[in-house]
Amino acid sequence: MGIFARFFEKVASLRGEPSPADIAELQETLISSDIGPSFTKEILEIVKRERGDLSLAVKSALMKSFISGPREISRRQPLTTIMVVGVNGTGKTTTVAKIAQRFHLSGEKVLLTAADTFRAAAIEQLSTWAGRIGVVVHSSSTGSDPASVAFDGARRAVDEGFTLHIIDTAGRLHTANNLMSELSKVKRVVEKVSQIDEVLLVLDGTVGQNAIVQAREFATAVPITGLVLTKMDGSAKGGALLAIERELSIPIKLIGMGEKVQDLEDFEPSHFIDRLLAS
Ligand SMILES: Nc1nc2c(ncn2[C@@H]2O[C@H](COP(=O)(O)OP(=O)(O)O)[C@@H](O)[C@H]2O)c(=O)[nH]1
Ligand SMILES: [Mg+2]
Repeated sequence: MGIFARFFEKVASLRGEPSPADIAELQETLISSDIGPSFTKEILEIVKRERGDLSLAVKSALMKSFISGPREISRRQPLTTIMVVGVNGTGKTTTVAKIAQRFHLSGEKVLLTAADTFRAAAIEQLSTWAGRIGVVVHSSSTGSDPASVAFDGARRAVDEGFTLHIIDTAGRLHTANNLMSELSKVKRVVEKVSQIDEVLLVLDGTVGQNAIVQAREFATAVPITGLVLTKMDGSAKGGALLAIERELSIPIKLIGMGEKVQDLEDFEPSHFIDRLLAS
């Protein structure tokens, strides 16, 4: 059942003005859907105020929470450069692989750069994906300077005629300040060679409001051009998506729907809302 179905069922059962008990029940269903406190409040205001078609009014409030404008990955000729950032474990490397596979299948020449040089396992993970998909990976040894690995990757992308270069980065949080300055250095250094067209922030869609805190922190280091919400498969917390885009005013471009390389979807607000409302 879509997370809003229970809300709409309750709304449909209301006769006349909602009582305080009705409002409390509606509030509870909204909070459990993870849409966040400010949006919960806004929807309850609509419930109290609206005398016409309530479900239409709520749907249009949902729709308005999403920013309008393009959600495709920005492209540049002859080479597009994407930097993928986010906290460890959110799904960065998996998302890099998913994007790589998508563009590889459409005939592009894809280079992946392993700029998460902190752990050997991270470099291996990206190389394994690259091997499976059939794209080239640029990497260096564990502990090398991420910015110089990214710079070399960018040079190689230009010199060898790649059309898409995706840079995977580290996301360890215990050294947050270093991480943030490292990310801005990666961007600065790569841009000596080629413009970065997208900085995609990967957020775990199941952590709810916490994702908003993470996003604000990353945005201080690099300008985020798009969000990728992962682990949206099997999550009843789809409402977080709404709260996140609303609070951050950054478009959600892609959603991760599983651990497999093909489990990547374009984000389409109207489809998403239909799914939320489905009973
Ligand atoms: N269910 C699910 N798991 C995912 C998704 N994306 C990534 N994962 C899993 O999350 C874990 C961390 O992913 P990884 O790409 O290594 O994260 P990173 O540390 O940010 O690079 C792995 O077990 C992935 O298989 C997704 O969309 N759905
Ligand atoms: Mg990783």
